Amino acid sequence: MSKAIELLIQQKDLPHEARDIAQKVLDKARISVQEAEWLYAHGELSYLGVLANAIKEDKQGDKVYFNKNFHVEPTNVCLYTCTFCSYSRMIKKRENGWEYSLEEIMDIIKSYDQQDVTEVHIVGGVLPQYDVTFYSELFKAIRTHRPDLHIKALTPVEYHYIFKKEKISYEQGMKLMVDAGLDSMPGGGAEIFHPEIRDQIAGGKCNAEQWLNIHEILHGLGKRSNATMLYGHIEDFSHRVHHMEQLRILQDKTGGFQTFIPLKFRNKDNEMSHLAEVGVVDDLKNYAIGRIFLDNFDHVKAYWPMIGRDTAVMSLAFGVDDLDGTIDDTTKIYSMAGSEEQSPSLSTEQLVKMIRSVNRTPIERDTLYNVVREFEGVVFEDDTKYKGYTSLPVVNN
Ligand code: V47
Ligand code: SF4
Repeated sequence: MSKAIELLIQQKDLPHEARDIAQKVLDKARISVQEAEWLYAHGELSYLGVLANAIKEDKQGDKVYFNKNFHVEPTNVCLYTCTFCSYSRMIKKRENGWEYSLEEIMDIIKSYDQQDVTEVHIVGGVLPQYDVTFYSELFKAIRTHRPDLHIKALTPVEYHYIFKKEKISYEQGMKLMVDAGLDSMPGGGAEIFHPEIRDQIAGGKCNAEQWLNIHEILHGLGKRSNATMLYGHIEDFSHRVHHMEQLRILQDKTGGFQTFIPLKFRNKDNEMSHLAEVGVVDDLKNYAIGRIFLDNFDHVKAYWPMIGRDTAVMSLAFGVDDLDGTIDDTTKIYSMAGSEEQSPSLSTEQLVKMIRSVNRTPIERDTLYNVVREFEGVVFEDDTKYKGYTSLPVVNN
């Protein structure tokens, strides 16, 4: 599979566990839970990078995908109390929150009418007025207004709540949602599946079994979904591996997951603000181990607003083949003003330059990874105007 892995295996001082795992990757064999735990505990960053990058190249070549979408959050208030989430605080001081009506949400959708976005990602807090009827009507209204827009909406957290309230089964509920226009489901709400951790952080919302079950039902209806993992808080490495194992098992069964999205815990404005955030080395190791362990996932995605742009670019050498975050060609002004990680969006040009800076090939995709646009030979007019993300000249020494 990779010359780099063959060279790695020949290193004399490589621990035997590292050699065995590298050999498995070379043979395209699956690594075990114990081996994944070993990688977290002992895997060197450069070693993990070689393995993860070889797998990524084998699956996707040098392609790096991105998708032009926009997010709609019907509300930022939530009746659950996840300790990592700033939304759960809002219910106590509702005056700072919003609770959009269907018409208000449609106004947001319509504000993107002139933009070449392919997907709307709908996710927010859980509140009683957002029920089966509300979401069915919303999906139908979006479908009617803009039939080509892919609706990627809600998570098992919302679906579990609304179906229970409606006293219908998950099967009945998901069928209703798909009939109303739901195209796919984002990966949120997964957090950490292991009850030792989930019970402490996830505020009474759907458990792991229910989360997995709703994805399985959606896959059974011929639709795709994503899977996230919230890492870097109170979990240990065994919880991360357990989480990924549940995903790998379900993916063997359905093949319905498209991409794995590790989400780094950020500690601002939530009940776990006292916890330090993990550093960039942990982020990169985590991407790499996810890529190595989840041999049945086609894609690993970095959500750049959570890790920053620089880490996102580096992640492309650690198994990541997909970048996500707001891409808005109307808000270049933020980067031009010199703002860095807090910029709310990147332009297509910036993203393409980020991907090219590490000699990867940018591909704009739709939600289902069909190619929307390739950039071969595309030179942006103002190519020199933005700082960062141009390749450095090669120095031979
Ligand atoms: O489930 C909440 C996470 C998720 C914090 O499927 C936090 O394409 C870090 O799932 N620090 C929602 N993470 C976002 C999500 C997502 C994002 C981008 C793309 C896709 C996709 C899905 O955000 C939640 C939770 O795990 N989250 N609070 C926090 N403080
Ligand atoms: Fe936040 Fe979602 Fe938990 Fe609600 S269910 S508190 S929105 S993470």
